[in-house]
Amino acid sequence: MNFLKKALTVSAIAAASIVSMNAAYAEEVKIGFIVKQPEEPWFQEEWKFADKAAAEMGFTLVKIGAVDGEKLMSAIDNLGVQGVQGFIVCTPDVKLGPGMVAKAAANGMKMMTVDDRLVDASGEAIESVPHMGISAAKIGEAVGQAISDEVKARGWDLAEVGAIRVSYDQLPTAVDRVEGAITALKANGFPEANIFDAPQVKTDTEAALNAATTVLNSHPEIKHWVAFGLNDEAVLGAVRATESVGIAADNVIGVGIGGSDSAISEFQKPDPTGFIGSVIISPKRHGYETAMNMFEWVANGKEPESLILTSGSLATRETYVDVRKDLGIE
Ligand code: FCA
Repeated sequence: MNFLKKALTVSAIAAASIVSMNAAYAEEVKIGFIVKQPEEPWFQEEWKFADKAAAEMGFTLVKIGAVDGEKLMSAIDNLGVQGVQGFIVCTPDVKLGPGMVAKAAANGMKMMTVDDRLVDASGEAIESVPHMGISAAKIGEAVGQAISDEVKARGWDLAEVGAIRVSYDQLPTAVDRVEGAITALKANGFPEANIFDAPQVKTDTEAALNAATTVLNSHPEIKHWVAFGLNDEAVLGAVRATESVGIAADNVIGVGIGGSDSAISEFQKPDPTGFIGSVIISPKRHGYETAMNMFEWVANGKEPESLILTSGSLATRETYVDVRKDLGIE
C-alpha cells in the first residue's frame, strides 16, 4: 500500500516536471517556414495560419521566401545560423530534394515539406521527409467534373470546345492535378484531340497568360474554351488570355485550385468572368497543422506522419463564402 502510494507520487512528480520542462522549452523553440512564392495569396495564408500556431504555442516562426534554388539553399543556412531547430518548406524546385536533405542535416534541423514533395535523382518521392500535400489527382478530377457540368449546362457541342491544359510538368503535383482534370473531362466525353498543352515557365498568372495566348492564337477554329491548371493563378492566366484576344466570358469556363484571394477577388467582380469556380483547399491545414506538427517534433520528439493528404471543396461565386466558412478559413 505504502509502496503504491510512493510510486504514484513519484510518477506524478515526474509527469509534472515533464510538463514544466516542455513549457520552458517552448520558449526557446524556433521554427522556420520557407515558401517558393511569397507574393502568392495561398502562401500568404499558409504563413498567416502558421503564425497562429506560433502565437498559440509560444514558439518563434521565421518566415523566408525563396524563389529559386540558390535563395533556398542560403535560406536553410540562414535558419541554421538563427538557431532554428526545424522548418517547413515549399521548395521552388523539388529536384533539389537530396541537397536539401543534406543541408538540413548539416545544420542539425528537422525538415518537413508542404505542398510540393521532394524527389530524388530518379524522380521518386523522398519518403523519409514528412510531407503534407493535397490529394492532387482527386482534386484535379473535381475540377474536370465541374468544367464538364458547366459545359453541359451551357449546352455546348463538345466538338466545338477546346481545353487549355496550363502545365508545369516538372512538378509532380501539377501533373497529377491536370491529369486528374483530363480523366474527368474524358469520362464526360471530351475529345482528347481538343486538349492543348500550354506550358508555363513559372507558376504565376503572367506565365500562364503567355502560355495560353499561344494556344488561343494557334486555334482560331475553336468556338468555346475551357481551362484548368495547377492553381488559381494558372487558370486566371488562361482566362485573362481569352479576354485579351476578345473571347466573351460566356464562351469560357475556367476552374482553378486554391480558393485564396486570387480566386475570391475574381468572384467579387461585379460581372462574372470565365473563371467560374475554384476547388478550395485549406491553407489552415497546410500552415497551422504543419507548424504544429513541427513544434511537436522539435519540442516533444513526435515525428509527423510521413504523408498527409488534404482534400478540396468546389466553390463558385455563389458558394465560396459558405465553403470557406465550413473549412474554417474565412
Ligand atoms: C503548389 C502550388 C500552389 C498551391 C500548393 C498547394 O505549391 O504552386 O499554388 O496550389 O501547391
